Amino acid sequence: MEQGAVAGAEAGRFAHLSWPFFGEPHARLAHEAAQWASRAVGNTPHATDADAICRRLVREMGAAGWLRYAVPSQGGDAARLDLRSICILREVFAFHDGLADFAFAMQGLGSGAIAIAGSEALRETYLPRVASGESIAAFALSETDSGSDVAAIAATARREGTHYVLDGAKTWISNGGIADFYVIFARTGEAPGTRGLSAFVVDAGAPGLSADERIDVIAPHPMATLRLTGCRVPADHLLGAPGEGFKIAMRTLDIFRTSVGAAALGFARRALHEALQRARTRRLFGQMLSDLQMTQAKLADMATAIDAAALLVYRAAWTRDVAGGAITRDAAMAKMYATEAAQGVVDAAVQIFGGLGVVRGNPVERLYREVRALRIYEGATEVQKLIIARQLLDAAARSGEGALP
Ligand code: COS
Repeated sequence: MEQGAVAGAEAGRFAHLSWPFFGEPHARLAHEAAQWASRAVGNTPHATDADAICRRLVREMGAAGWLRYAVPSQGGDAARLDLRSICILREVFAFHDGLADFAFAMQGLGSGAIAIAGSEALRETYLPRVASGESIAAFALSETDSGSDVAAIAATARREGTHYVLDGAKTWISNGGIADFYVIFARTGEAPGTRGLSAFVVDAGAPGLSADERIDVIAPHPMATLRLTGCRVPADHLLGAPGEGFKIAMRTLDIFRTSVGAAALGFARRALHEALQRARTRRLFGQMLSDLQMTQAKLADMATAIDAAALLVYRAAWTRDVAGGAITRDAAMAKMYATEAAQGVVDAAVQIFGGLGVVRGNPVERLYREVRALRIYEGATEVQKLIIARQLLDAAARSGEGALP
C-alpha cells in the first residue's frame, strides 16, 4: 500500500486518543509521529540488513526527538517517563514497520535500568547519548537456562579491587552486536536465587566481552549471544546496590512490558487496516468479500479485540503516569492480552488475504512474522499469567477473601 494511503488511514485509528486516559499533547504526538513515520520509515518486508537499518533508524529517531520519550535524558529520572507517550509511539512505529518499533523500544529498555538505578555519573554519561541516538543500548538478562526463570541466572560477577569480573553467557540479546553498551545481569551471590543478582553497565568494547554469535530470527533484527570471559567492569558501573539486580530488572520490565502491548496494538491495527482494504476490493461469488457474513464476523472480532487491548494497555500506562503506584499486575494483563489478541488479529488478516497473505513482501505476511515474538519476549504469556494469579491470591489471602461471612 502507498505510504500516503497509510497516512490517510491514520486519522481514523487515533479515535481512542479522545478517551479520558489522554491529554491534548498525546493526540498531537500521535499525529506528528505518524506523519514522520510515513515519510521516514520504510516497510522492510524481510530486512536483509537489519543492523544497518536499525543503526540508521536510531540516529534518525534521535535527531527527530522521538527517543527522548523513551529515555529520560536530563537528570535521568525514570519517574519522569510518560508511559502513555511511549505506548503511543510504539503503536505508531509498529503500524509502519516492526524494525522502527524495535529501534525505538530497545533504546528505552536498554537504558531503563540506568535511569531507574544508575548513579548520577552513569546517568549523565550514558542517557543523553542514548536519547540523541548517538549510542545504542541493550538489555542482557536471559541465558540459555534462564529465560522465564530469572532466579536461575548462572553468569557470575566477582569483585576484584576496583573492578568486577564477569564470566558466563547471555543470550537472545536484542541489539547484540550493534549496541554500544549492555546492561548485564549477573550473579554476585549475596543470597540464593533472585536476591543474589546485580546489574552492570558494560561497554561493548570491554575486554572479555564478545557479541559475535548472531541469532537469525523470523522477523530479522539485531540479536546475539554475549560471551563474558574474565570481562572486567569498573565497580562504579554497578547499578544500585549488590543483590538488587532482580528488582531493577523487574522495575524496568514493568514499564516496558506495557509498551510491548502497545507494539502489538500497532501490528493489530495495521492488520485490520489491510484486511478492510482487501475485503472491500476483493470480488468472489459474485459479490465483495466484505459482503460475506463470515468476513464481517472476523472484522468485528478483530476490532473488538483491538479496543479491549487498547483499554488494558492505556489503563496500565495511565495508572503509572497519573494515579501512581505499582502497575505490575496491570502491565502483565496488558502485555498478555494485547500480544495474544494481536496474534489472532494478524492471523485473521492473513486468512482474509488468502494465498496472498503468505507471499513474502505482503504487509500481512510481514506482520505474521513480526507479531509472534511478542508473546515470548519480556516475559512470556505464561509468566504474565503467573504474575497476575499470584497478585490475586496474595490479595485474597490478605483480605481473607474466600472465607464465608
Ligand atoms: N518490581 C519490584 N520488585 C519486584 C517485582 C517488580 N515488578 N516483582 C518481584 N519483585 C520482588 C519481589 O517483591 C521479591 O522481593 P523480596 O525478595 O524482597 O521478597 C523479589 O523481587 C522476588 O520476587 P518473586 O519471588 O516473585 O520472584 P520469582 O523468582 O518467583 O520470579 C517471575 C517471578 C517468574 C515473575 C520472574 O522471574 C519473571 O518475571 N520472569 C520473566 C523474566 C523475563 O521477562 N524474561 C525475559 C527477559 S527480557 S527479553
